[in-house]
Amino acid sequence: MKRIIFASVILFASCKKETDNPYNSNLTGNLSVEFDNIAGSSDLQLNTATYNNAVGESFKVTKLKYYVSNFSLTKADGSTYTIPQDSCYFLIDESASSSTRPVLKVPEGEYKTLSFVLGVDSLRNTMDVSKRTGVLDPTTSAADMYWGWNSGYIFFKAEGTSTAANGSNFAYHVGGFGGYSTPTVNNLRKITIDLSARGTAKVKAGKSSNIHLFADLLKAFNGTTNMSFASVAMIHSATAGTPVANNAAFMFTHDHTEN
Ligand SMILES: [Cu+2]
Repeated sequence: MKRIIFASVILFASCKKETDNPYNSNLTGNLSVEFDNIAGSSDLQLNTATYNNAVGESFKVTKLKYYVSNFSLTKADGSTYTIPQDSCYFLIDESASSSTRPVLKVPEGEYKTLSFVLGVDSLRNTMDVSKRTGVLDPTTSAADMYWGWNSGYIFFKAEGTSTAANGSNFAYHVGGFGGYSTPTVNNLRKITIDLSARGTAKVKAGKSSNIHLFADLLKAFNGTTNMSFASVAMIHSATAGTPVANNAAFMFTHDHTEN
């Protein structure tokens, strides 16, 4: 008899919990998105470590920088929250650990999908320079990530050395938002990541959640097109960068979420 009473109390308690919504969407919490740059199965190390691409060329990486922007988050019920665009441009720089974990202000809720753009959208590329501040300022933070008015921002930049490269250096600069007065190819890529298998983000006011992503540089070199430093050591135009943009769209995976 005691057992039956105990069981029904548990049943009642669990039913009640399910109907309670623990989130108040009028409140805002911190959600960081961590871009953990890796190379295959190892953490990316600038300057020191040697890696191999899919065509068997060894290389070292001296620089990895890329823009991520226009983040949005979707709940299980399909409703989406888009981060206000003005505050949603980030420059991930492997040499500056403070840059690799942007913090978003998000209404409380459980989010199962994360989307963002790899690059800087065409609208922002063509805005007056007064609207392109912080990491987008072409005279400071973006000085080495900007081609000029028509070609706009370099979205993704990887540089390093390889004995396979003629001249022993490689530089892959990928940009091209579609062009303003003269059309260019569009190398913007939208990334959508399902968090449900490895941990949804449970955002609560006063708490900090972190979506830990891996960004695998090898996948930017290897993929639909396996890049070869012997054939292409330098990329400095939108057209030449398309194969790398196509590969890089698949470099991001979700490892886990800390709630
Ligand atoms: Cu983590």
